[in-house]
Formats: sequence, C-alpha cells, structure tokens
Amino acid sequence: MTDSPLTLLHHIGATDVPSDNGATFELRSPTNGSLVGHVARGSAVDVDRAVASARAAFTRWSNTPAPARGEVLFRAAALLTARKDAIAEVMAKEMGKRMEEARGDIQEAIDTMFYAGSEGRRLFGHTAPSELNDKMGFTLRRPIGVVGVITAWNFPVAVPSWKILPALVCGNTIVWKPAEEAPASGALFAQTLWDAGLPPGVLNVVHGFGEEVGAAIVAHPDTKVLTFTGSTPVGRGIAETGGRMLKRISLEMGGKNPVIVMPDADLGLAIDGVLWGAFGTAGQRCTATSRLIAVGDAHGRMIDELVVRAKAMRMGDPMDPATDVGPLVSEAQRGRVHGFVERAVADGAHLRCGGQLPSDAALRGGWFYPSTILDGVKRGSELAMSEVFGPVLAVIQASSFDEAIEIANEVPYGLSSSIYTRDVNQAMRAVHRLQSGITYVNAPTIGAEAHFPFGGTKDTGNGHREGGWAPYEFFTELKTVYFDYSGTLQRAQIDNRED
Ligand code: UN1
Repeated sequence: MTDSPLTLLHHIGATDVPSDNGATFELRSPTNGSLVGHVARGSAVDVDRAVASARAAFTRWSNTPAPARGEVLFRAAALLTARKDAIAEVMAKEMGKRMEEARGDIQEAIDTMFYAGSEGRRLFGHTAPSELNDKMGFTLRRPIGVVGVITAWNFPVAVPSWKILPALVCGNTIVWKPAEEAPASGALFAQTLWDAGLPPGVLNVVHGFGEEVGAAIVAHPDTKVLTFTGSTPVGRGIAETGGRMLKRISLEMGGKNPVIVMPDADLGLAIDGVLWGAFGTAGQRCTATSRLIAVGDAHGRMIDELVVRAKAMRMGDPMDPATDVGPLVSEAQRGRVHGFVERAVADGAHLRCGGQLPSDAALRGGWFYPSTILDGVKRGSELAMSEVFGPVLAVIQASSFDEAIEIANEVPYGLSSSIYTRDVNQAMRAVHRLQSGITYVNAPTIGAEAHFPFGGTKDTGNGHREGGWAPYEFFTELKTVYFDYSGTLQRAQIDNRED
C-alpha cells in the first residue's frame, strides 16, 4: 500500500462512479489525523441509480443456481485470504484497529465466505406427508429482491460479510452503504467479490452519510429488505420508516454486556478475559465487556490486579505490534466516552485508572483514550445502564449469584453475557437465566464465531440473528408447494374425513 491518499468512488453496475453532484468527503486517520483518502459523498440520486442497477441484475442472479452463486464466494475467499494483510493495513489506518485484530476482522469474513458459499449447496427446505393420498408438500426458499445493507465502522469487513454473503447466496442483489468512518477496507472486501466474478449490478456500493445515503436506502420503495448494524436510536428510525413500507428488517444494535465473576472462579482466567473483553478493539465492539459484576470476595481478590494490568496497557499506533490499545474512531466518539466517565465520577463512582485524555505528545495527534476502570458503579446509574462504546469498564458488586443475574438483566440490552465459575450447575443456571442472545462460560463477552448465530434480545435487536444458519431464512421468502399427483380433486380437511 502506498501512503498517497486513496480516491474512493461508488460502485454501481460494472463501474466506479463519482457522486452525481460531484461531492466528496475527507477520510482521516484517527491515529494521527493524516489524510487517508477522498471519498465520494453520495445522495439520494446515487442511491436511486444503485437500486436500479441492483433491480436490473436481480433476474439473472436469482436464476443462477445457488451452488454456482456459492462458488463465487469460494473464489472471493481465496482472494480475500491473499489480500488479508493489505486490507488489514487499510483498516488499521482508516479506523484505528490494531493490525492483529484487523486481520481477525477479515478472517471472520473469510470464514463467512466459506460457510455461505457451502450454503449454496444446502438452502434446505422441508418435505412432509400430505393428509391426502398421492399428494405431498414441500418448501422452497426463494430470493426476495434488492437488499439495503447499512453497516457500522467498528467491524468494517466482518459485519458487512455477515449480511452481504448470505444475501448473495440466497440470490438477492444488494445496495450497500459502508460506514463513512471506514469505507476503504469495506470497498476492498467488495472488490474481492467483483474480482471473483460476481456479475455487475449484483453488489452496488454507495458511500456517504446516514442522513443522506442511509435514509435514501431505507425509504426507497424497491429495497424490500433492510439489514442494519449500528445504534439503537438509528435502528428504531429504520424500523419505523421501513415498517410502514412492510419491509423485512434485521437490526443489530447496542449492548451493555456483563461478565459475572463468582468467588469460586479461576480469577486469573477471569482477569485475562475481562481485560480482553473490555479493552480489545479499544472497547469499540457491540459485544465489549462493559460491566464486571463481581460476586462476594471475587471483587476484592481481583480488582487491584485488574487495575494494574489495565494501567500497563500501551496506547499507540495500531500498526505497531507493541500497541495494546489503538485510538477511538473520532474526536466526537472520544468526547462522548469521556463524558460518560466524567458523569460517572460526579455520580460517585471511583475512578481506578484511565479517565483522562493522554498528555503524551506522541498521542496528541490522535483520538486516544486510556483503558478506564470505574469501581463502585451504582446499580441503575447511567454508566451501569448505557452503552459507552469505548474502553470503559464499570465494576459493580453483588452479594450473591441471584443478585448478579438480576443486575446483569436489568439493562435495556441483551447481546452478550458471561459467567466465570467452576460450578457446572451454577454455569448452566446462568445460561438459562441471562437475558442475552449469546452467553459465554469462562470466556469474555467477545469472540463470536462465523458459524453460530449472532444477535441479541431486548433493545439489541428485533428478533433476527446473523451468522451461522440463521440468516438464510431472513434473506429468502419461504414458498410452500402442494404437489397433487392423484389426478382427481382432493379436498383437504373434507375428503379424508370419515365423520
Ligand atoms: C460487533 O461488535 O459489532 O464477537 C461484532 C465479537 C466479534 C464480532 C463483534 N466476533 O466480538
């Protein structure tokens, strides 16, 4: 990769195109403010063209046999594997993810390519006997049409892959708005699909901002399916607009993910897990561990070491292997995170480490924020309840397993949760009682794998799951076929009754 700024255009049909009105925006590195590129800034006009292109491509793509659609993904997986390091560098540069984690982000998309590609040879339906002779029933999965995809910046390749790849294998065509904070690595992921032979118009990319491009995708009468990852307020707005238009909508939103540590746990393991869960990706994950619920004396036995280890984490350039924590994605995001910390302190929480903007000259050019631990966070307080999306851990004490479960469940979100214990009965009880889409036992709240369903309860989502086998139902219309080979009129519920 060269260091000269990139030029990023929309991709509509077979070609890269500028915005209809010529507008662009600057993409700057959150590490040092350097110019990463100039990006086309789309509007409703560009979305309209992209949707028309996706509609035009639908007939041919939806009639391509599903195994052949899957083979495109296998070819793309080989390309993405070969380009993994180069794309990781672009990702690290544009949104500040550490190289090791950026590679992991891309690996998750490679894994999804293999899973989704092979789904082209399944897309199973059901068969069942009919209540009448010489008749049978079965189901088929049919593509729906144009899917509008809107994604967040924190997993610029993995999360889009969870949406785009199943949608493609199911025979739909796509208009995608990557996050404006991380459009370049997303575009390189899309490029692997085009280079692998995805026909023109099947995947169209329009860059830009939510109010301009995202809103136009949501409101367009021809995007029959919408899939979104981002904040709960934005997701609610999408559900309102899309709901009125009877669109099928999958929303993946916030989290306030707890790790419960029981006194009988392997505390060394729990400390490793909490640090990785809370401060990996600088806490900028929907799944980040944002609450430690320490039960009984687990609190006193782990808090000091947790603080010492968090203090020792090195902020720095995401390209430097010695860095533990990269920058936050933007000045606005850092301001937001710091605001949460300041209000928590004012509310009586005990700041044990971090919580201050770094003064080190080497870090002043970027949006760095130290790993921060607040102890004694009160139940029901803002920091106990709200998603921060930064490297901030709220520590809450509980006196018993039951109280810990109650605290874990009292937030509006339900994405991921975790319990550390050596007691299998207690672990299994927690699995049943924790109100979240994902629960880990003796592991932190992050680390979802491509072949399992991902998503959450309550305000985290609207009932759908990405990952694994789940999205293939979402991206298809179920058709039930009754096949009567009796040659006579057979009336269900009537002709097979003796009474
Ligand atoms: C997200 O934060 O939006 O489980 C996705 C994890 C990652 C995916 C996170 N595999 O943390």
